[in-house]
Amino acid sequence: MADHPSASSAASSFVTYELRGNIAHIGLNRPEKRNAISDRFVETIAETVARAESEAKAVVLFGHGDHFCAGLDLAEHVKKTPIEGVRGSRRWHAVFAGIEHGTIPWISALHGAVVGGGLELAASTHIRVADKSAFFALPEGQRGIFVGGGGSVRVARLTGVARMTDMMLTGRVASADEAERWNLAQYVVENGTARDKAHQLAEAAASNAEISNYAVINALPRIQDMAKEDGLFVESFMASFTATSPEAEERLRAFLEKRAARLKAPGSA
Ligand code: 1HE
Repeated sequence: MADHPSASSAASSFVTYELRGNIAHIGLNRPEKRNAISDRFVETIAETVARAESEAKAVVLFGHGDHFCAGLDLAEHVKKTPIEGVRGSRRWHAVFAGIEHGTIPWISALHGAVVGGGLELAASTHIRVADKSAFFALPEGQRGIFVGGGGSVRVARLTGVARMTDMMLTGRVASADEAERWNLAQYVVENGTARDKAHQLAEAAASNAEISNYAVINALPRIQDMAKEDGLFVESFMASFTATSPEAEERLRAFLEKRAARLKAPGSA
């Protein structure tokens, strides 16, 4: 299986990397294999996560070609030992955790196939924007395997376990609009515009206090795993920790001194 050559300023093959202001645009770049993720591809994603963490304030993740990502590279998995399979899955977990629980927000721009491991990757980003061409599926059952990139945790938490069970047992393919209703996508936009929308959202997120973004992407999901009283307790500490930073003081003063933009109701000028 031929590797796709390195493109633009990518750290290595499979992924393009471009810094637009303080937003990193990371493109899955193996379109001839529908961006199927091989072992080496996962390592390239890991390198790119580290690079974005060191120089960007937010990331837009997208796929080159007609699809976001066709999931696991099935060709590599025809023959693997059980321990190789476990190692591979645990590596996906570690790399995707670096996205989900890093220090900067990731917005995925989805089109075409968002399936199997591609959906697991999208589920590790913080906001998902789908264009109308996007379709979502978990065909692992049809391939005789199970999710291994964190889907049983992340996808099930987004959709609820009943929908994920349906997707896995029946091979049901969800449209972009269904995906939005199922909480797999937060925005549905016209074909070809997901990346622009994701960039806008990334700029909005990047303009927040970094410590607030850190709390949102690290504390919020952990609090969901806690008992109610524990969650409320941790929330108070996060609230106090963020609010007592010098940046919060400056931002609060900016609002009170009418130097900060006011919120606008949707649809108002
Ligand atoms: C692949 C892969 C892949 C395409 N691994 N090579 N994922 C799946 O079960 C989805 C499998 N893929 C598809 O259903 C279709 O390819 C698509 C709907 C995504 C796109 O269809 P299409 O008609 O545009 O492309 P194609 O002709 O099917 O594929 C083009 C090439 O990409 C072809 O290779 P070629 O050498 O014959 O040109 C395909 O073999 C190759 N290709 N998808 C390897 N996935 C951590 S656990 C996660 C578990 C999973 O992700 S399971 C779900 C796997």
